[in-house]
Amino acid sequence: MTTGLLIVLDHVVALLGVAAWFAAGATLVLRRTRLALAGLVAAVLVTLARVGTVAMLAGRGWWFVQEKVLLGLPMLGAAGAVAVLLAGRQLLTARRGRGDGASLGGVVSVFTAAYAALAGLVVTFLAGYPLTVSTALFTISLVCAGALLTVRVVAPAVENTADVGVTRAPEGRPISRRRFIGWAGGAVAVTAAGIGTGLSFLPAESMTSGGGRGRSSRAAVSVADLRGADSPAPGGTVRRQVLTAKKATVRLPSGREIDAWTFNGEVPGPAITATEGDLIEVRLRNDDIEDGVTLHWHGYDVPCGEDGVPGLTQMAVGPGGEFVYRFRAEQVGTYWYHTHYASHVGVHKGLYGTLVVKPRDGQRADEHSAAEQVDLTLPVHTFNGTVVIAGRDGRTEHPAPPGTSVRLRLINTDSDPHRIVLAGAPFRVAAVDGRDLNQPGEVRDVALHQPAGGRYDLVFLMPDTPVALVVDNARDGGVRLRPPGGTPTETRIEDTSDLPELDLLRYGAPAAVPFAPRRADRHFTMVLDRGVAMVDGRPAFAQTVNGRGHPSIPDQLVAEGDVVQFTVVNRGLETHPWHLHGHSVLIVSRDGKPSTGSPLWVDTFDVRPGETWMVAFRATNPGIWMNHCHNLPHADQGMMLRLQYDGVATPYGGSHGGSAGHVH
Ligand SMILES: [Cu+2]
Repeated sequence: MTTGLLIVLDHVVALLGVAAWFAAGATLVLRRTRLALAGLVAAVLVTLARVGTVAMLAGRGWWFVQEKVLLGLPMLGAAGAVAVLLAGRQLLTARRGRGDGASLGGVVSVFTAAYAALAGLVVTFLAGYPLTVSTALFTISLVCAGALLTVRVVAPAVENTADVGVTRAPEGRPISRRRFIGWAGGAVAVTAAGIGTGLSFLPAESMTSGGGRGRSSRAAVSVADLRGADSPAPGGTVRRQVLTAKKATVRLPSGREIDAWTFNGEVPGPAITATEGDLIEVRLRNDDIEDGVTLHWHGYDVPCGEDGVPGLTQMAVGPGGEFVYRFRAEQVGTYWYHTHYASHVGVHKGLYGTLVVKPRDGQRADEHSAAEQVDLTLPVHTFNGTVVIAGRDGRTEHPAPPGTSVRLRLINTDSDPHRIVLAGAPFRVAAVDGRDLNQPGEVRDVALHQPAGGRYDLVFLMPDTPVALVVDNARDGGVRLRPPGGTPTETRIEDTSDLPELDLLRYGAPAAVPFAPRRADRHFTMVLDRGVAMVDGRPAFAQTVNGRGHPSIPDQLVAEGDVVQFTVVNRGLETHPWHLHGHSVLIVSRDGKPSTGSPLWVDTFDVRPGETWMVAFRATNPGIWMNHCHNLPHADQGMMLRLQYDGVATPYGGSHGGSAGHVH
């Protein structure tokens, strides 16, 4: 069973447990002795099953169970044991015809077990990992308070009837004992809540060094000074482009109109192309996007000052403003650019475009993309449910004579993953996220899972029959390549939803990598989940990293030259495409199983529910870099932090301006 399914199963069993304990309590109050006994037995059995699911989950990683093992189960175990002792005994006696099984102690202890079960589940959903002492104390306090309240509410009902006699104490005693329990319980509840509140106000650490050296007193370099080269490499040229952000109504080929935010009135924005060694110079202007815009070069390891993060590497460009980006095209491959200001809105509305860099020297060019006779750049974007590929909705057709070599550069510019199928020809995945794979083998009848922000270059030889690119099994849409003279009706696409998914961790051949990824100088763990946390100064049901939301997640400190490992764990039920700016990372393992195919260098990797990924990189690009989920609404809801090089500072405020009104 996958860990994701196990997480769901554990939630279901936990919920059943809550229901069973409450049912046992309710039937007990109603004096339905047989039902109450059945409810109690069910509650105990489900609780034991829960111990089983938690134990199985623990086998997948401590992150998945910490709060259950340290708080939820002990609390439930203690309350449940008392409930069995008090209520269970009485119910058995009642079955033998003496009394109705309902005593104050029995009822209260069963309800307390129900509260404990519920509280454990609530802690899992609202707080998660890591469990703090403050959360634990709050929870215990609430369960105590619930028990006391139950005494008040239930006592009259239980004691007004004549035949509660089996456990009834002599006249006078229940009152004073109850009063004592009330005082003691109240004291525990109030003390725990008080300490919990106090602890929650302790200042949180603002930086974590991942086991490496702490911050040095080295004089700070400003990110404003970490800018790109201002001339091309020998033999290169300058590629100039002006991108003006503005609102526009864009008419798609189908006739459908979308109210978009555009660069130069186009969606996607103008395609930027260059040859290795060229200087890319892009002048960003803003006509009428009130919140402001920037340009982020997704997957392109530009110097930090060109990275386009408002409030961190520059200020956002407001209406009438401008910013010039300059950097050398040193990486070959398929990339894209997009605004990084309130990007969950801006990118979605259309502020994105493609960046493709082709190799320069002849020999490499021969074996690389320059050799392809058909070379299509295909950004996939969804506008209000309409899939738009390279600016066209519906189905697009391209002629391709048989024998032509074809390269399709697929770019996922959405916030959700896409499922890509190439039907009609065997193909190779030549590159992932712009980086060539080593000896990628030919595959067919497989589906590719493409993370948000990710790129796949598919190459193949055109057969003498049509080839179809199918996105998310939408067989009427997508892209068709057709030998000249072929008719559109020739392309019959089968249902692709059953095709197995190509596992890129086992694709291609191993090769040497420039550092030992398992011998790291620093190691950071990021546990992704949902929970209640502060986001931009406001409490929210956030997308969290280690239980916190932006900007309260501690910065990760690295020093230039360090080998850095990330362990990224997804405890939640949503997929998180993890994206580090300024570096590509090498996939080391997924769920503990090492990557055995071609070295896989990516800038975005999908951590699906229950998955644990380990990646590594060498810190060779000084700066302060965003490290975030590329499901952009998730990032906006808190799931972003910063990776900071020792000795680098920012003059722009320091906190990524994501929410409207943050930076102008
Ligand atoms: Cu996410």
